[in-house]
Amino acid sequence: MTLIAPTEGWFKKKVSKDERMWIIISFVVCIFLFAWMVLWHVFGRQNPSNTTYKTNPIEFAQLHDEYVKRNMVGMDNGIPIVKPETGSDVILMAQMWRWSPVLILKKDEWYNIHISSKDLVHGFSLQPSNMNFQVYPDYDYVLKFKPTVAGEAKVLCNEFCGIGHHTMIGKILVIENDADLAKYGYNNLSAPPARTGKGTAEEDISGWSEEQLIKGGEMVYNLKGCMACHKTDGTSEIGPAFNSIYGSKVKVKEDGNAKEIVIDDDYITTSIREPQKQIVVGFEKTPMAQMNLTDNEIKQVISYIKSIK
Ligand code: HEC
Ligand SMILES: [Cu+2]
Repeated sequence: MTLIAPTEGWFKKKVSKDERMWIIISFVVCIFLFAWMVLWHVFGRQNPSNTTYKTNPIEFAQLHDEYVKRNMVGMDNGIPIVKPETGSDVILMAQMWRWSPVLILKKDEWYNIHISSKDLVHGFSLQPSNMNFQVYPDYDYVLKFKPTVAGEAKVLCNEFCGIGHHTMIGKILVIENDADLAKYGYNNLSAPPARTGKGTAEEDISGWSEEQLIKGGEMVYNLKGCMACHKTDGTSEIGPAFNSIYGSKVKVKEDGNAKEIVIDDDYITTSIREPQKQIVVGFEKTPMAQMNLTDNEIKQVISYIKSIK
């Protein structure tokens, strides 16, 4: 040990002028930096809002489905498109491996984007602006968001989440006015189908126009997962394709007996309510699951199936 104890009474000795100057300068710098930290938080707009709600994947998925049902204006590769009102609460859900819905936002307007995950941890990475947030299941994180640049932004997942991770690309479109939509191929967006209501079991949808029913049905088809087994381009997947089937005849097996049935409202309803009752010949291997649709949803799906040519 070479440390020598300072002489008695050193603490009370007068500090030299130079030394005192340096102490004061460093103190002022410290205070300046500290104040800047606070000011930057307030005026720098660098920090995200700290509003977070408790949720869980099931609850958030329901919130998402309801939100999309009420606000959807179209579809982009099987992902619903929503054009939220300015200043409104918006839902953005991450799941393996997609971001839903596609958002169309107005430039220079505020939105409260609620972000959460339906399964595991994902990362919200907005490109090209390079904003990054983690997306946890169980937390509904509110991102107060005002886009200041018009254009198409991609939402990438920057948290590895399995084999489809690299395909998990969402879209946020920022427009100055509706005329911009055509540039992005979104020229025939419809009015939200269910502005009149949510299309829930209790609701009266008897006043809906055929167009609203079709839009609603397309949404049920996408959101309830029908699209996983039924295509609309004529190709058979696990289940028969849906296009041009309404009104045509289909061979089914009922109680082991083959028979021909015309595809109409009743047949579609039975196919959904009791999938095992009439099995389409050629599709006996993987039976359709019980889907539990409400009467309203079935009505909309029927209109949708009727409409696909
Ligand atoms: C897991 C795969 C799967 C899912 C998901 C699924 N289906 Fe099916 N579906 C089938 C199979 C397989 C058949 C043919 C066998 C049968 O008739 O049960 C079928 C048959 C049908 C038929 C009769 C079609 C025809 O050409 O005769 C209708 C209508 C139908 N499904 C509606 C739906 C709707 C609506 C949904 C979504 C709410 C849905 N399905 C989800 C597998 C599926
Ligand atoms: Cu992910």
